[in-house]
Amino acid sequence: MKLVLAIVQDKDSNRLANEFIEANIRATKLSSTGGFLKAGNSTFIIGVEDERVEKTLDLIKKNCQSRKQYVSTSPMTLNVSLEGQVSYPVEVEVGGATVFVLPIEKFQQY
Ligand code: 2BA
Ligand code: 2BA
Repeated sequence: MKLVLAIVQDKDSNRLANEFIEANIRATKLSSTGGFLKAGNSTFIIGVEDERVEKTLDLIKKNCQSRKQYVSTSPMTLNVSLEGQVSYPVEVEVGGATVFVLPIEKFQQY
């Protein structure tokens, strides 16, 4: 069994959750916050049998699209030595999903 951790954009999370139900893949959705944009995203925890990991990854890939977002940032953040702290928008490509697959030592439901 594997633990799939998938960080996805909020916009894709409902559709993905519904696809998991349809495919009979059990999942838990957490509300999370991206460290860089400090905006909300969703983290799925999915405990799944080894033989269904690929199906799980396929669904994530199919339902999560990358988008451009703008972040208001200051020169300090960008490591540029400019005077003052003027913020200006910088385009950032937010990926469809960031996924980790981990081994599960034990799976227990009480
Ligand atoms: P939920 O996904 O909201 O599921 C609540 C209960 O509904 C489940 O209880 C189960 O009895 C039933 N259920 C869920 N999916 C089903 C399906 N496809 N077909 C028929 N019945 C289904 P529990 O199994 O005790 O799970 C309680 C909560 O623990 C789940 O809430 C979910 O958040 C989490 N969870 C359970 N198994 C998981 C797994 N393999 N990976 C990640 N999270 C899991
Ligand atoms: P955020 O940390 O809010 O990052 C959003 C997007 O901003 C990232 O998209 C990336 O394109 C950009 N970005 C992040 N850190 C940056 C930096 N130091 N400099 C310049 N640009 C930066 P994604 O890479 O697709 O990541 C989307 C979200 O997935 C992230 O939201 C974070 O919540 C999570 N994530 C990505 N990589 C992770 C990792 N290695 N560990 C844990 N979470 C991760």
